[in-house]
Amino acid sequence: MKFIITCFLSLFILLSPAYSDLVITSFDPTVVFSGTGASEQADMDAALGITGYTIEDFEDSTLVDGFKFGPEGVTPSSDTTGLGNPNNPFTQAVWDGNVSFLFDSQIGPSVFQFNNAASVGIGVGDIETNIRMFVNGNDFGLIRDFLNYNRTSDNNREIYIRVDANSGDVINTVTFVSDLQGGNGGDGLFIDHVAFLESSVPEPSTWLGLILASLCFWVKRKSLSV
Ligand SMILES: [Ca+2]
Ligand SMILES: [Ca+2]
Ligand SMILES: [Ca+2]
Ligand SMILES: [Ca+2]
Repeated sequence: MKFIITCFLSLFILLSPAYSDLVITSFDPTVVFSGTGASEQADMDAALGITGYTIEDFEDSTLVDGFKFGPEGVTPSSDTTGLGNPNNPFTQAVWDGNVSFLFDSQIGPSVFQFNNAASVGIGVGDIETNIRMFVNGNDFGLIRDFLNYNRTSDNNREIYIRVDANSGDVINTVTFVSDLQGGNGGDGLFIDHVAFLESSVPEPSTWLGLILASLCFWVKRKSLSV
């Protein structure tokens, strides 16, 4: 019995998400963004470390496979019609193409959903209030306090945020929560150039878990057979 408990405890520890494996790197738009031309965009992607990533540019209402968006509590959607500000699309705070997507943080926490991504990036603009960012439910604090946040003018690009899952961890949700939520105001946020790279290999912890489970099973069987 003690052996089984030890096995289960080891499995639980191995499969628990490791908070410290999520690393945020953020960029000042005035440093990385120079325009929406092809070569300017290639240079920007290289500077952001997202070359080769799948990109959602929000130029239409359909989201690319592997990325969904929506208010918390509602099943995230792969189509932005009816989500965010009804006046979408907007030409402000553009990180690519001609338009960006505006959502109002007053509608509730907004969830960016990915499918076991190893790394994700989000171009953000026009944060006037305190917007807090969570990754896989872990609180990373106010976006305005992130390194390289730069509010040059109203309704403009302010920060590009990249989150990397290290040590085989994966990213499934990035959530923006307004401190004003439930209060009298909300804050419209522009997002654009959402980038992600899906994890191609099972997490090391998953492999370790499987190996440990097999080992526990094998030892248990062996001890029963004698
Ligand atoms: Ca765009
Ligand atoms: Ca699209
Ligand atoms: Ca504004
Ligand atoms: Ca705003």
